[in-house]
Amino acid sequence: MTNTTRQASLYRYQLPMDSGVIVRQQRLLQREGLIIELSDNERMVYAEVAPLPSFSDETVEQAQAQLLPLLELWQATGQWPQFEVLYPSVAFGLSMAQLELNNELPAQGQYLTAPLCSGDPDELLPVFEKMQAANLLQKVAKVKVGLYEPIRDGMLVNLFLESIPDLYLRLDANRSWQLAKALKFAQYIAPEYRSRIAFLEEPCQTPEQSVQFAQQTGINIGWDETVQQSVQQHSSQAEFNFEDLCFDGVNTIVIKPTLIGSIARCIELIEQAEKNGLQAVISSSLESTIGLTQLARFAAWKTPQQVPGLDTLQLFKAQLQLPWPESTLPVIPLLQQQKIWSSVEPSKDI
Ligand code: OSB
Ligand code: MG
Repeated sequence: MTNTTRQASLYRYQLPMDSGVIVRQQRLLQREGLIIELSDNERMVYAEVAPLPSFSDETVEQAQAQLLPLLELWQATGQWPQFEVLYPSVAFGLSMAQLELNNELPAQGQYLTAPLCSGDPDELLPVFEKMQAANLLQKVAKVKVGLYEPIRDGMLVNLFLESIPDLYLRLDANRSWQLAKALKFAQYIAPEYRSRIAFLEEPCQTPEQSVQFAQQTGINIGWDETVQQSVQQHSSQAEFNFEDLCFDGVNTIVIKPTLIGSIARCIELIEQAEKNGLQAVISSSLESTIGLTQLARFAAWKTPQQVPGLDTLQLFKAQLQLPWPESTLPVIPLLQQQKIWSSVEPSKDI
């Protein structure tokens, strides 16, 4: 330990997004985030801290302010903070860096992810081809619903399920419907197709309505926003009761580590889901390829039976440092991004 030399740096990145990317009604022209670079005698590792605007409560500035003293602490002493009291994005990034330094995150990743479809019927064929090529455990795609009229969503979902007889769909309404509207959507889904909706994430504005929806329609639902909320509300109080998420008709929890917190916290959730008969799906919060690759490795390690929800690189115009398998997007080196802090004295140009 006495001979260990530790170095730490922090980068702030900006990556251009596809012009059509909208996150909660807001156009996201570029993704901003932080990359931690740590090295000890053994290895150099990276990790990502990238709060997602309008999903994370913290901003990238707040994350940066919390992170810097913790990097200094680690550099000086090798000590890690208590992750539970940090912003979720900071807890995720630091715990991931620790995992990497300890060589505890297996290298192999699950890069076959559930293709994210915009909900355009013209995408049907390309998606089908993607699925065939991907050779997934389960042929599964994800479609956003709730942005248009329920009848339009319903017909589209029917069309997908009708045309591809072994396709399973994950749907995500992001809490946009009142119960009545959600039920209207379900009306258009032929009963024999309902079991091929793997799950519908957060159909209604409240969890209670969503549970009613599942029980009245026989369509399984999944929690995403509700998981994040439950974890956050309980992080400072008594432990959170996983059973509060368990109801008939709920078969999935979605775990977005950047919004949830430390890797240990995520693993705990995965284990509790398993114990309660729910599936856990690892999903992205629009991380760069550095964070996204770690999520793919985390998914292969801890949820090997599930197809992760990581098809978000298509929303970017560039990758960061680490190329994602088969992506043709340009790869921007981390060194071209702004280095905002380093524990190492920079060499002086005279
Ligand atoms: O609504 O689940 C969402 C990404 C960023 C913010 C919110 C969401 C998403 C995704 C990721 O949908 C992809 C996936 O979960 O398959
Ligand atoms: Mg979701």
